[in-house]
Amino acid sequence: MSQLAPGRPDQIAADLRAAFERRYAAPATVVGRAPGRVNLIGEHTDYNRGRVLPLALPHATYVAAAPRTDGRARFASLQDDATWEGTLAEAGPGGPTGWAAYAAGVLWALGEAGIEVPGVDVLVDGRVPLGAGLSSSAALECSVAVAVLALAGRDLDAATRRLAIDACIRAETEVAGAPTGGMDQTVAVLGEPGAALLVDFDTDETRPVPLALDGLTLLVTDTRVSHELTDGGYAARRADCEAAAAELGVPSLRQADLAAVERISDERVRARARHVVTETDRVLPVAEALTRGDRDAVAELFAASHASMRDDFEISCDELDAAVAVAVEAGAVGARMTGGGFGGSSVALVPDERVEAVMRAIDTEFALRGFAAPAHLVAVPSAGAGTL
Ligand code: GAF
Repeated sequence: MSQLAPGRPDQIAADLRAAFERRYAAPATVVGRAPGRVNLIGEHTDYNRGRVLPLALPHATYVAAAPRTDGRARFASLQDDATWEGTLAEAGPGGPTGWAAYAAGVLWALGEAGIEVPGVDVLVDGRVPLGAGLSSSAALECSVAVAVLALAGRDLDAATRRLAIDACIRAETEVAGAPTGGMDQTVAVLGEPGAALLVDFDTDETRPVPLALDGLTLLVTDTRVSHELTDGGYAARRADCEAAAAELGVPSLRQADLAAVERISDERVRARARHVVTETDRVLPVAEALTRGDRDAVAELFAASHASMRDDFEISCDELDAAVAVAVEAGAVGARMTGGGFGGSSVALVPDERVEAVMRAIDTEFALRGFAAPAHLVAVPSAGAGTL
């Protein structure tokens, strides 16, 4: 049974500073850190101006950075041999590709927002599992953002955090080309220990929701079915949602009601819209149930959410369905797939004493069905981005 530990931030930062100095022959000035996330409810609702309820993981991406004076930037990673080097102007759309688009793209987006740096060297250590639907991309963007903002002399006050979120969203959508909705960057910057973050994308209001997790563990299972948000499935879902809103004559599906959705002419578009409307309606009840520790309500709402993603939004897969079903059979209170879908992770609310049994049952089922061995991690609600 493999369980992924987040590592100790101070140790990771010290090791990264040493690696930075070996690579660039000069000390790092700052280490930025930003977490991955797991979403508890509200999937594919962010770009429909709906609600979401993610939390920041203890698993994070770290970047060591130092300023340069020649207008150039260099990016390297401990996880990937690919590097990127160029001028700040070259870091924008059409410039960096691969992982560097998410990292260097933030420099360009910060520049567009008026944050100028005279150049920078960056070394990345990503501790959020890649392709697991746990938002390693936003963790990378936001860790670069907080490091660069520190180099620019900016305190991470509320206005600067908002600026960082917006810049990271621009890097992801305009430089990396992933048409995502903003949930991941928002929680990577605004996450709080002990709480999930309720975000309303209609009003842009955010509110921490303290979780009553006494005796309960949030267990995340990475199915090892790797997902990519740039590969077309995500964009196709988004296009269906826009088609639904257009047919209904509303600016977004947030303004749609279920009775009208059921009259949409195309069966697929109707099902997509049904998921979005019912999923947004589940967010506040889940927030309330997790605040009061109401296990029955969580069980029912998680089950309805998973079924909606499997049947109406069609973003689940055999491995996710198995992880969810087996978790519940083995004693989880409730379980659902989480994140963008097409692979990635499930999240289960599990009584502490059943955690080992749930992990073992999922591992056994995956082995029996010839699936890749899954990886588990415990989602302790943690702090958003900052510097070390
Ligand atoms: C991905 C996207 F990046 C988010 O914006 C969100 O749409 C999520 O999938 C699905 O809820 O993580």
